[in-house]
Amino acid sequence: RFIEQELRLALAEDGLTVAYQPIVAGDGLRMVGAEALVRWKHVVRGNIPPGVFVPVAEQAGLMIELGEFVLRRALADARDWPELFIAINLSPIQVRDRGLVRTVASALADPGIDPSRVVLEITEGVLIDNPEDAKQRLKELRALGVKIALDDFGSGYSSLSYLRRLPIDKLKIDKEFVAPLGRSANGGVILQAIVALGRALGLSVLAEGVETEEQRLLLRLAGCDEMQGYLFARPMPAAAFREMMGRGL
Ligand code: G
Ligand code: G
Ligand code: MN
Ligand code: NA
Repeated sequence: RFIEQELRLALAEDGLTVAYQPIVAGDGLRMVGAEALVRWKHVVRGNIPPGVFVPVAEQAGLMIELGEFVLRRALADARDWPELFIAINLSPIQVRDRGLVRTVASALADPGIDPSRVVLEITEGVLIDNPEDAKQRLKELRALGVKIALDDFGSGYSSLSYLRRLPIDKLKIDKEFVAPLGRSANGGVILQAIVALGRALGLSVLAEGVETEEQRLLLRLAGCDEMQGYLFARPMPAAAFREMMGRGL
């Protein structure tokens, strides 16, 4: 397919970049980390969203290569903001790959990044094929000293039993549960229940998709550890992120 050919080319010829979105503390007042998000600006078609080309990479056997590009780029860039953690998304295909642990170790070693600053974001999709294999891989990653976050929690088919079965450190609550906050009297009940659940399991809890000041206040009251969303900042190129670091939120 056309898009597959073009993606191959983009991977080979430096056509992809990585953007960074700030992650802020539970009070919503200071930056504590950044999430790396891959970007593709096609010369003719303009920006192609990752929601479109990541699945293409997965189907075309390009995901390991794409994932390694993001890992190396993000960990190299993160050298410029040593006081923040860096969160990187992993496709289930990467988690299935036996070479992943070695790739991560090498991507950490090259720029000399402290593994405790690194959060690898996985989704429930890692459990579809071979849950035992996935669990093993996550344990090996944690043994490197990195943390594991379960992304998009509550969307799709997440089952609560995943929370006990997976070796994870952090929950990212899907924006679906943040959006209704403040819109109705009981708009926050599921969110509050997820925060309590995460707490009880000893997990750190992040709320995604924070867009309004009211949501920030309610999330702070709910006891979220971290927040992320357009209210604070949109994903931005590394240069803009460095500038923002100097300026503050
Ligand atoms: O950046 P944006 O909000 O448009 O991302 C859309 C989707 O693409 C999200 O689900 C996000 O997790 C995914 N995505 C963005 N960057 C990466 C990446 O580097 N690797 C993987 N596997 N998914 C990514
Ligand atoms: O990896 P994950 O599926 O969490 O990807 C995060 C996606 O959410 C990115 O594509 C990012 O651009 C998007 N995003 C980040 N903040 C907001 C927000 O406040 N509102 C909405 N609608 N999307 C957001
Ligand atoms: Mn993510
Ligand atoms: Na998400």
